[in-house]
Amino acid sequence: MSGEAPAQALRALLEAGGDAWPGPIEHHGVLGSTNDRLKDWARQGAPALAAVLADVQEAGRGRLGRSWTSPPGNLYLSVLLRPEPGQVGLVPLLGGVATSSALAALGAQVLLKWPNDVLVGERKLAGVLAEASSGARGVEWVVLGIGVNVDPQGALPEHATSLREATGRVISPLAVAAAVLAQIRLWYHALASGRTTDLLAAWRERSIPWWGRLVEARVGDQLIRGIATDIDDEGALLLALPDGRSVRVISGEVSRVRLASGDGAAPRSRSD
Ligand code: BT5
Repeated sequence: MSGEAPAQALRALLEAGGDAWPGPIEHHGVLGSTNDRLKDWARQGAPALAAVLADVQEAGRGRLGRSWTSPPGNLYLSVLLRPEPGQVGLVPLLGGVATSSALAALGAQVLLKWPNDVLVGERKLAGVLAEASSGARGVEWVVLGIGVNVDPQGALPEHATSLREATGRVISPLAVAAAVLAQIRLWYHALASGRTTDLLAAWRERSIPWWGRLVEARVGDQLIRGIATDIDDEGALLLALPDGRSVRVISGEVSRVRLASGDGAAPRSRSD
């Protein structure tokens, strides 16, 4: 079932903040997945910055076939982006920067964990899932899906936290949506005008300071261990191997990244 009223309320919130939203917004009470709904809409020609929200997801998805627990009380949001070729790898980082900036402004002490986790301490407050569709001319669009635990009315996985737990405040999912959308628009515009270095700088500023530390990344059935040196300008994580080589780890392929047991400086991150 879909309804006009929450979409209109969201538009009004954005307008009141000086951030009128240029795309169509669709709201649903219950959906399988906001990403799936927006992908269907994109195939039927939805414009850039079309957005889909749901109160509940029955088949919320994470990366690599994992599920995203989606009880009522949280934010489930997807936005359609049409980035330039070569910028697609930056969309997960855009989602992370936009979401973490919005949540920080709402009072949460968040850090980004490459490629897509928004953490408070070691607990996951929000996740980002970017899904691209390619045609003859390369990537045609990317659906950027964002899930934020706001004030969940149901159980979450063990290492999750919520905005309510992190800030002690009850904030409506629509207010969180408005804050996140305003940031997405800002950073999408930055990307479209070629300001990728600003986006990368914002991501580095908000990221867990892993640089110089021993990190392990699981890519398929391969475990890569190396010193985290940086992210490159396409959003890949750069690891320096013991033999001096540098490897690029690509966000779409990696199932888990964490500090390696031999790092010695701090406990491992427990989230995926
Ligand atoms: C993500 O995947 O973190 C991306 C999550 C994206 C969800 C949004 S909601 C709107 C849109 N529509 C969708 O269907 N999806 C997007 P990943 O890095 O693979 O993390 C998934 C892992 O996070 C799971 O295996 C659990 O361990 C954990 N997890 C599941 N639900 C969670 C929740 N609500 N809060 C915190 N952690 C959760």
